[in-house]
Amino acid sequence: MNLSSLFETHIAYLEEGYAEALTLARYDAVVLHSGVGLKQRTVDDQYWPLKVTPSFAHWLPLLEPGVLVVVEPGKTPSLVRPVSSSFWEGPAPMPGDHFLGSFTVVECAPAAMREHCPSGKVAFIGDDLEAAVDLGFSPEHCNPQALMAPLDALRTIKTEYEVACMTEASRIAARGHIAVDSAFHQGSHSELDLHLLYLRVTQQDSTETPYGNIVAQGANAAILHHVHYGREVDSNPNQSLLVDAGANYMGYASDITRTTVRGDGQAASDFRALIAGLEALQVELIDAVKPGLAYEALHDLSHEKLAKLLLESGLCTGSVEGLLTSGVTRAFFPHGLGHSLGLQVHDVGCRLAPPSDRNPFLRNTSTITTGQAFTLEPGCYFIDALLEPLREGPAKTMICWPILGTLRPFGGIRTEDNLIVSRTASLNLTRDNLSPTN
Ligand SMILES: [Mn+2]
Repeated sequence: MNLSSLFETHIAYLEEGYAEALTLARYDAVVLHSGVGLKQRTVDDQYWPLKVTPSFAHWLPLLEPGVLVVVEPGKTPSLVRPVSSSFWEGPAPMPGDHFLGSFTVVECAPAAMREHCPSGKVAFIGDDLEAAVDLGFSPEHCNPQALMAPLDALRTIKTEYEVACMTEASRIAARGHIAVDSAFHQGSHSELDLHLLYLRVTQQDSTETPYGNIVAQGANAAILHHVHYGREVDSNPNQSLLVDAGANYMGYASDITRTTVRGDGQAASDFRALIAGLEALQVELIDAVKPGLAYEALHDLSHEKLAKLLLESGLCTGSVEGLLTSGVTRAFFPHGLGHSLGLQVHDVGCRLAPPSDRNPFLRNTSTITTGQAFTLEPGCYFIDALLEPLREGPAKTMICWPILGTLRPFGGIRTEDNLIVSRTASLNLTRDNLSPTN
């Protein structure tokens, strides 16, 4: 993929956006620090892998600690790299060379980095506040909210370069999902085996994935963040699998979930029909995405559609209205419909206002805008902690408990795609790549 020309336009977007944000926040310049590997515990000498400061990663995909990007409107941005003399650590491999030409590159001794920070009123952005002190920054100029807010807003609109990176991140993840799906249907595996297969096929170490893979067989799919992978081979002929796993490309994330089931038993067949129903529901929601619509309205629409599906499947009885007002749909689908996506898997800038009380976990309350990237991930789970209490209240007669009992061993369903909003229709980064012929 030739990223060079796309990157030049991306940098031009950042230069313009940063100049406006700096003016708004009354700063002359900003120093972006790449970050540092944090110590895991105070009592030993193990460090977490470096997680690069997202605002730094907005400018380039370099994976090195202690590097600065200096942004001063009107000047070429500079990249200040400390020369390391460590014989314990090797440098991280360069993720490409498409970005270096856009910077004035300076290499210097760590002690000389301060000389490359501009004068005037300058902000520091980064997690390493010790480095900020060493560079001469006072705490009130570290990550100032007046600057962070417009810079976060800048990240909600993706440039063509970012769309290309996110598309590639989806392609890589799709390869892993296809391989795991195929292995699950052809043989018996433990959850750990399937997780490791995903990492091998996508060529990622577990520290490089944008988030911890969720690989859940059977009832474990009802644990929304199931990451304690079972070690036992699961040879149940009627079994479900939920995989929520992404990939990283040039710092950009994909976040994809698929649920599948094997076996011809009645319950497996019923669960398969429910997967198809949820998938159709998700596609309808994707078709409803359009600029100007509140994302939360889409979330509320997903509950209406889920109520219909629960009635059609025989899992519930009564009316759509009854299932909504009694909280039944929220017991089956407790999480938010989706979140913004980009340099972080739960990206910034789309939850500036809190959601309504009925949607406490919704991470996107923005008005849908051209250029936004977000996930759309409806679910339907059989979670005892949420459903059992309904046996005692007015919703008791709305749930068909024997059918729920036969489906409970399959845990639940989630279908998650990554979307970019364009003027005409949303661009689905996930579905085309998940076709086995791709
Ligand atoms: Mn997600």
